[in-house]
Amino acid sequence: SYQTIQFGISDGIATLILNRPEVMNALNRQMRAEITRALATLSQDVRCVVMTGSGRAFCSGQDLTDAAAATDLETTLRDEYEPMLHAVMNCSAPVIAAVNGVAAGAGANLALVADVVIAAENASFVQAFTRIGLIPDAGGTWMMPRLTGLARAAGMMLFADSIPAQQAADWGMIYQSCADDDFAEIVAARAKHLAQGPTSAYLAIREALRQSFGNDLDSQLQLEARLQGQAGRSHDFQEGVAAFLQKRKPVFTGK
Ligand code: T3D
Repeated sequence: SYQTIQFGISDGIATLILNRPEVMNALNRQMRAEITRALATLSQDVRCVVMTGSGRAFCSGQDLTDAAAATDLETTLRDEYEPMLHAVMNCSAPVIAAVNGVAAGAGANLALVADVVIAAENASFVQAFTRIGLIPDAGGTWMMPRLTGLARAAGMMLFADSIPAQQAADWGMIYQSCADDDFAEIVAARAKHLAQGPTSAYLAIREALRQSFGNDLDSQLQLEARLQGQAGRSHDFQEGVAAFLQKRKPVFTGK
């Protein structure tokens, strides 16, 4: 029931493939809607999402031939980009952006709102916006200075330099860069790890990290106490401790 993405679920892992390879998986209106629809209401058995691109790119950002590019950008961002970004940011399972090739413009920033970004060595990140007279959007001006610091964020935005995956990892923009030949295997292993993990703890980590940017230390200590209180009442915590004491691997259910 999707035209611009492929979406499938297997072994608790949902795989969302941006699928317009002839335009480097550029985001048009329909693709934004389909990403939003696929991620906004996941079934409970999904415990990890992998978002990746088909062909040689991850995503080239806004489709520059799409009508939206010519109309009011403010409205497009509010009505179409924001829901898509929220669907990723607030997804009911942790999201891995598996960046297989170039991630440009909003395509780069779509990856950066995932919980974890893993990129193949041949991938690159480019805040392409100033090349066409725009400013970075899709959360880029919020995420980038937090990930890399102001100097690098400003440089990448002003010059629209293409940053190779390894440099992005060295700069703290993404978690991991890996050899192209190992990429699929590493992504699959990471996804399996998360899909078999304590899902509600992962979601609480997401919340704590996100709120940390607006909190002072005391507020953050209070938030940690509240979230840890929840985690401490979870089945997975009981199982984790029991497995430790019995010297076996825990079997987490995500609850
Ligand atoms: O609402 C709003 O509009 C505001 C929102 C803005 C958000 C944004 O994302 S603005 C930024 C938009 N994106 C860009 O400016 C990037 C444009 N693309 C590129 O700079 C390059 O294509 C890449 C760096 C991504 C890849 O370069 P390369 O040399 O590997 O490939 P290519 O030959 O340039 O692209 C291959 C094809 O994909 C080509 O079509 P063709 O010639 O084979 O028929 C190219 O036109 C097409 N393509 C690539 N990116 C886009 C695109 N078509 C439409 N929209 C694109 N963004």
